[in-house]
Amino acid sequence: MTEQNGGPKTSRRKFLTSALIAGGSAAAAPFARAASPDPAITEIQPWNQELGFGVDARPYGRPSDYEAHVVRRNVEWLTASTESSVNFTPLHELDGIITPNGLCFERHHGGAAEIDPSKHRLMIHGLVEKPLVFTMEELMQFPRINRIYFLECAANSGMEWKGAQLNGCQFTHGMIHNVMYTGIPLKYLLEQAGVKPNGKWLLAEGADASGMTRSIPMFKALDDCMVAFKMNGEALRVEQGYPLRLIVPGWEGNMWIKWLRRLEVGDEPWHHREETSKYTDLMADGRARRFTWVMDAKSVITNPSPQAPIITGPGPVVLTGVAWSGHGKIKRVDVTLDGGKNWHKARLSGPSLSKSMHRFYFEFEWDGRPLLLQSRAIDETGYVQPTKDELRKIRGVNSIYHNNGIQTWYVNEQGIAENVEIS
Ligand SMILES: Nc1nc2c(c(=O)[nH]1)N[C@H]1C(S)=C(S)[C@@H](COP(=O)(O)O)O[C@H]1N2
Ligand SMILES: [Mo]
Repeated sequence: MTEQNGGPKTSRRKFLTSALIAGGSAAAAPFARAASPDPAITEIQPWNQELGFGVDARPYGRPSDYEAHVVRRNVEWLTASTESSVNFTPLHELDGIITPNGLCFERHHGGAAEIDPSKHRLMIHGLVEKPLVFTMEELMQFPRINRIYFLECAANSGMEWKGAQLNGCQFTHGMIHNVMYTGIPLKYLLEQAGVKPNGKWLLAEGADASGMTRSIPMFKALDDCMVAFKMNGEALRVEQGYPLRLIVPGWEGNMWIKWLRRLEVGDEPWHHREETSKYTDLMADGRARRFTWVMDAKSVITNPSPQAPIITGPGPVVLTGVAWSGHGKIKRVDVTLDGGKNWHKARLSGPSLSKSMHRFYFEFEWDGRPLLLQSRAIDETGYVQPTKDELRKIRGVNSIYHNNGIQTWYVNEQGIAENVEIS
């Protein structure tokens, strides 16, 4: 019933909005069911008769075995090796705004490095008064802050440029996670090293096999960047850059260097392969967009969606999803059930924080007729999430990166959802 591997679909259907009959009304009836004989009530269950496991059984806890399907997944045909690859956050299984550590998508260029923190150092050098090297213990002596931010890979939804491809929000939108970081404002460290007046750029380098580097303009480094060592309260996961990673709020994930070991101050950007070829957007006319750092406002409905069909039939449905913007807070999210003929204001619930995921809900009474579901995010700058066709008019279809177009799910009479595009 649900597709778990995100395999390529050769012909995703295109839908004409005019051909669709509206399938729902916006007022959800309170849920109620008449009592009837139910073995879950009338029979004594095993867990009610036997002792449970003791407090020493799971020193580091894990989810219930019944949640074993809630995992990151990769798409095998997407990349040649799993060391230089990506897996995807199961967005359709999550709620609220925080991504649990074990479910944060991973993107590595040379595998996940397992670093002994006692042998890890952070060096700051280049155009500074005083080059510095820190041990992890020394970093713990700096004042620290807590911030919740999303990280989205610039390639998120990249497979969708040419048309609806992958069947599930895990695969179309799962190159994102939203985490509370504990760390040191980068400006504290740079102030201690003393950036020279001509120090306008920062090169950040990772200690993994890919030795990944990215140039970051100094204004951003001194604004809200952090050097983080904790995520959601515990040490960074190995996959997320243990013991140290750079946090670049609102900007593309590629710049968030993991296993951070070196920061070099310079007077111009370094022309690294990653920046000059891979992480630029090729436009319709063959020209490239460079320095497209900020992730524009975007949203997706996570339920219902292809991996999360409506299984309860006609009746109350809780539609939910997430929205985010690299420019600040999300001001409003609209949803439509009929492919854009009627838009409804969704209900935001949970903390509304700048450059963090926002959770939205829209409860409706489903009459069992087909639906064309879409969400549209509006951020605090007034920017409105564009349709995919609006994006293609400007950017063509040769891009991989920065696709923040509106996603459409078609839901049929059985409640099965499919990735489609409408025109
Ligand atoms: N050192 C290092 N940092 C890295 C990478 C890498 O391969 N090596 N991948 C980058 C890319 S492209 C992204 S999208 C994010 C992914 O972060 P995550 O693995 O926590 O999801 O890390 C970035 N930082
Ligand atoms: Mo990325």
